[in-house]
Amino acid sequence: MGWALRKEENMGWVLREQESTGWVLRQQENMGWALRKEENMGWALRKEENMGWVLRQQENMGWALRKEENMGWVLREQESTGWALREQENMGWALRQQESTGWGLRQQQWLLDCARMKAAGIQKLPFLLLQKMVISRKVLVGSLVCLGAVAAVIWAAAGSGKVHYLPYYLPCPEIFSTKLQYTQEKPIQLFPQLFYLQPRVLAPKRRDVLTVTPWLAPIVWEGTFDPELLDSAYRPLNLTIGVTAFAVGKYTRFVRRFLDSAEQHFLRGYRVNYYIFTDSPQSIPRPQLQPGRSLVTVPVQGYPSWQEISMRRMEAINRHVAEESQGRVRYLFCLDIDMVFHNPWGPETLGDMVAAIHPGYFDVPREQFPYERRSSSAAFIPEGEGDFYYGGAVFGGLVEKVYEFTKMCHMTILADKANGIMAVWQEESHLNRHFLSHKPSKLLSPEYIWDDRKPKPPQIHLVRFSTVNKNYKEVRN
Ligand code: UD2
Repeated sequence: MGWALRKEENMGWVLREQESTGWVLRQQENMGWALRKEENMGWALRKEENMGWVLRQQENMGWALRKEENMGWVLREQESTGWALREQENMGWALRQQESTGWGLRQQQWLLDCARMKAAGIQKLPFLLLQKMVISRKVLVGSLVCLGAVAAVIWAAAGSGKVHYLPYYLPCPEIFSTKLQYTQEKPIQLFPQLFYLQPRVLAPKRRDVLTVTPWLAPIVWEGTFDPELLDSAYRPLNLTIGVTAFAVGKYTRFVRRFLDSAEQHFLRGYRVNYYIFTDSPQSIPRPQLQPGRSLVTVPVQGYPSWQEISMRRMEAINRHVAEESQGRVRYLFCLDIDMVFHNPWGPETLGDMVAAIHPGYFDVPREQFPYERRSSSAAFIPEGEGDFYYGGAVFGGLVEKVYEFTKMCHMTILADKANGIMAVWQEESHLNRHFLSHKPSKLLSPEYIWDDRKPKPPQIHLVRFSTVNKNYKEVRN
């Protein structure tokens, strides 16, 4: 059978000899050989009391098979001799040639005796002499050459039976020659267990809506993702997500509801930095935030018209990313302030560049999209073109992508300004023009940008974020 990496009851994965083999890394006292990673220790092949053998890398020492005080045997690289599995003084393990079975690693019986003598308090000098006679340096150097071949043969010989193989094999010289680039390894779990429903290729969860664009960007709808699975992927990344929202003039009144609801639903359990852009920092409320979340007010000037305030957001966000938020947050969402979170908004929304499908136009032909139709505008989209109509109230992505995006939109807005044009839906028109030629990598369904004034169609299973009903004339005045 040879060597096999297999799972033992109550022991996890172990490397052990199968019956009828010859050279052995033997099973110790009903424990077997075990390959495992030690916290703060790197890899080592060593014997642990009550634990069997483990493979580890010694700091500043390379690989060697040797006995460490209170540590058992380790495999290390010898400075002068290159790689070797060799016998160390006063040790028991050696790589040597057996008459009948070729090269191998075994424990010398006389060393077992030595250990016993030692335990009995008897001098071990005779055994040291015996050790020097038994194994020559030449043999040890030769053993290095044979190690790879022996490992391959043993591996090939390890065949049938109830043996579960990992996708790599040990002992294998290549892995011993791999130098780790860092020293502070964390313990790894080879196969972390996660329990979730099997994805069914022929039984998609949503048949009533489009869940992927023609350019293969996912469209996020309730039922298309597993929140727990996503959390298990994103939480370990320890991300900080930024949120920008503008509260200029009378829009400061929307800040409290926005923040309170965000604390309840927006990326709960993640680190979040809220950046509230305002012309009146003193009127921004400071609600109690969850640990790891912060609120920063960013002073901006007010503009006489609401259209200018809305459009200038691209410029202000772009500048803020360059000066402040870049480096502090990984992802950035840019949201309208006159909106409220009603249901969880989680890591399913994270993506390189994320756009949201406007709730007013998800079920109409593109001819009816309120794109800018004047060819003199930089936001112009001709009839017969367009994918979706995206809302200006929600966009986001990796902070560097948001930087590029806001820069482009600000430039096209300025180009229009220079020509005395304002696009029909201000920055939203420029956003739509941009996303036509720079396709977003992820789309949020209208669940993420709903308008409560609209009747809820059956496709909208839940509303996550929606507009506050407001008196436009009053708040914009
Ligand atoms: C739509 C878009 C909005 C924007 C706007 C452009 C949706 C759901 N909303 O909303 O994103 O593209 O059209 O015309 O797609 N603001 C102030 N003070 C003001 C005016 C605006 O702070 O005096 C900020 C505030 O954050 C507000 C945002 O600008 O949420 C957009 O303004 P709006 O909500 O009045 O625009 P609206 O509802 O027409």
